[in-house]
Amino acid sequence: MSSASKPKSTRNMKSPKSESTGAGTVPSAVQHGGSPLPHPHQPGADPVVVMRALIQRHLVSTLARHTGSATPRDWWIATTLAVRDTIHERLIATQAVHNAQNARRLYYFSLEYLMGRLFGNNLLATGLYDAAKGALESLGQNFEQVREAEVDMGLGNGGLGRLAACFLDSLSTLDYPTLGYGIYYEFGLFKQVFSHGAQVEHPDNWMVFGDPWGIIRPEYTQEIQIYGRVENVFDDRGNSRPRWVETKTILGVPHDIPIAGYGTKTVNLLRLWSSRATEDFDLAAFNRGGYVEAVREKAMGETLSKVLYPNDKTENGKELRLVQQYFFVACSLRDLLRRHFRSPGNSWTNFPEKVAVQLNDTHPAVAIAELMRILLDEHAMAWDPAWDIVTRTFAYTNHTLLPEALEKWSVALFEKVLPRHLQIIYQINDQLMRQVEARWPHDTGKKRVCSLIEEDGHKKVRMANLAVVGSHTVNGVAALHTALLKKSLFPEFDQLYPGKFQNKTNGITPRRWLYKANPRLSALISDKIGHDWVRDLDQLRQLEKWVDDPAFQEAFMAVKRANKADLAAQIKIECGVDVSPDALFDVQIKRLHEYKRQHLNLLHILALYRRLLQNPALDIVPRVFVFAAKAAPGYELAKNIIRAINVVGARINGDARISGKIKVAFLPNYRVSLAERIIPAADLSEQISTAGKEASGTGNMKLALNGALTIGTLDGANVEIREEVGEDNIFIFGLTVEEVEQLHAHGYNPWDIYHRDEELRAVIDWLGSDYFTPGEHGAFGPLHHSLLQAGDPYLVLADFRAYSDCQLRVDELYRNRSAWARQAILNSARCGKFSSDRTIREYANEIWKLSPVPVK
Ligand code: 26Q
Repeated sequence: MSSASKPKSTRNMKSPKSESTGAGTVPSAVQHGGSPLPHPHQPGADPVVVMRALIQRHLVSTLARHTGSATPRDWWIATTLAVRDTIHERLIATQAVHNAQNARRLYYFSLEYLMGRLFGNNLLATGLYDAAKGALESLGQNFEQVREAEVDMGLGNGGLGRLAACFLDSLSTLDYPTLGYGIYYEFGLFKQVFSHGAQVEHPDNWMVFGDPWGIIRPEYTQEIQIYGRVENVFDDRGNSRPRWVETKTILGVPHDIPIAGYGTKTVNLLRLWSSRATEDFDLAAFNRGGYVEAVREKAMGETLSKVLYPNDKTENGKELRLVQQYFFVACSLRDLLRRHFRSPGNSWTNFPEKVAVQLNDTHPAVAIAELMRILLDEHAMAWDPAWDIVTRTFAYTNHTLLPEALEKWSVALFEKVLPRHLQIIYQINDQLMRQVEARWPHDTGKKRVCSLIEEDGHKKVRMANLAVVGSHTVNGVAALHTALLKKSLFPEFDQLYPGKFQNKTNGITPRRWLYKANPRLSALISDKIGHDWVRDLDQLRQLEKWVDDPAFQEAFMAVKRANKADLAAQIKIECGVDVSPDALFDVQIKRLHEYKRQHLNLLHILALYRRLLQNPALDIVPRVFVFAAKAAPGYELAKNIIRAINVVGARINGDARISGKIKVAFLPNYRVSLAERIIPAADLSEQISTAGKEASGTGNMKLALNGALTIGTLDGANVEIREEVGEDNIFIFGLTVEEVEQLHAHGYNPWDIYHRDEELRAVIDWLGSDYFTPGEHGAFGPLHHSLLQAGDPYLVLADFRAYSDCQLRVDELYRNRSAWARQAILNSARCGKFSSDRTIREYANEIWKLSPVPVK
């Protein structure tokens, strides 16, 4: 060991470790014979030298690795543990301040958190990035390679899960006392590979090598009940009291992930539950049904938190999913109550003043019934005061209008899993029906639509209606979406509860989506306007001063080109496709869904290809069509579209006749870390959902912030992006929500358009033939069928010509480098509104009534 690798002085340094930190999944470092650990923020110390010592110590003492044989993963874990030391210190300080002030807190309830990698962000948040990089490099390690060793924490499907992760970043950065609750899924969203162009899923065993961020907290294990039946017993005053009996017991063990704010000392917690079976649970089953039954029940207790459901639209009727939701909600509420009541002055009276719970969609909405049950059955509270507490505690965010995506559980299943909760839901419904009767006397129609129970056919519990009546505030996630929520989905509730519905337009964290993901653009921006934009994204407006400055335009385009060269290299590795960084990079990255219309994009690619084949001299701007998307494993049509894009893409990429003018690259396994590579390299952002279907979108914001121009419909947050960047700096096309409604009302027939539009007809027929899958007829039958026979429910044919014409305008603008640069810069400069810091301040001020609590 060279003398430089030793910290200059460790003698006067305070240990950053605290005994209450708890044991990590990867064991925490132990103290070495009384020698205190060095501290990278110690005044006068060289942070690189101190970091190096910390990393080496963790490598040896925690991981038992020899420096010579350590792999990048070992270095990643050791460095993570070194940064974690500082984060844990701040965590303890933060919790102490919050507890001392008995601060009002936000509890965010979400079944999904799409965190991605935490290493880079936490290094930036703690100011230890350069120190860690320098330390690793001085140890002969490649910093990039070490970062790449971190597996994404992919505990979410898409937008909703990533929104939760961005919100946590903003909540800590803005010093709001917060606790995020969720599930510590052993398997996150599946890994996607392609086999002959088709999606194949593999399990995402993300924690096999340990999770150095997770701190297991066995001391806060919760015990919850499920299944069983309800018995009526009579108390000493002759009142009937329901008792939930013969339940099964499941244990929830919390794992805490620290969430460090940027440029502040606040570190909040993300508390994720993993399930365990209990011993007596095991025994009881053993006594009832014998050995096999016992083992099966034990397996159930341990299966609960195994896997994230890979659907981003409701998968109806899956018992395990309902059990997961309840497990999560019951553990979280108990933990939250424990925390509330441990402060001496606290009681039920001040509960709603200290606790705000945000429900991320209806997935945790059973919390409303669970808190009622706790108040009624465990605390013997009367209905009215209990309902008052509940409705002052919860708020609900709606993320979809699609009727098929609204969560509904069959009453029979609900009764089996949560019999007491079903009774409570019926009781809530009785009260609701009385309100509806008072407001609209003798109107059965109004009762039918408002009811928590859907009565036609098979009876179902409507979770969205439960969430609306049990919450003080309901919010949509973009202005258009909120307007439609009030007008189309819940008009009766909007009249019944005036003011309950609010808009909170989504946002994204600038720390991850610009500062970390796009270091080149960040450096260029900071060079011009300083560094404050990282915490105050509106500052980007200052860039407008240089929009017409040729030198700045060139610098901006040079950054984009360098990012594209990086992505081109990645595309070569992952897809085996050669693409030029001088081509226009046209990007559509998001879950695969019919309503998102990746097939509209595909039809346009086919049209371009056909034009080139018919006229090889056709002068078009060379383009690379970049896709990344996962389809729900059971969603056949979505998988068919993936295969179609891959197969058509392969044919185009290998066709020498078109001289490489268009290329198609479908990058496998879309995930947060891949998004971070693609977004900085995008020229054009495809946001082409059928108007009225995409609640908000957040990828649209990330791409615009990084200087991509949007081609999109007037849907979700695209409407607000247009307002911000200006209508001259965005490519809007297609039917509006009103026009979509009109078209459906007057009877839409895709065949009319098919017969009218020769080019469109040709490409659809082409796709329907076996041209792209020689010998395999009907390979794209599901897609072809949906566009024509099934009536084209998402109006792909209706919007095709407008889209295709709009793409001609894109082509034209890209030929004028300066004009394109100008618009791209304006997109970056005018996206300040879409910082999740703005969104979180709005939630805090208008829904949670929450104040920042700075940590000194
Ligand atoms: C529910 C029950 C059973 C199984 C799965 C589900 C389930 C899981 C995830 C239903 C929906 C989701 C995710 C929805 C989602 O991501 N919605 C997106 O939320 C974003 C953030 O607000 C918006 O920007 C997108 O427009 C919206 O589609």
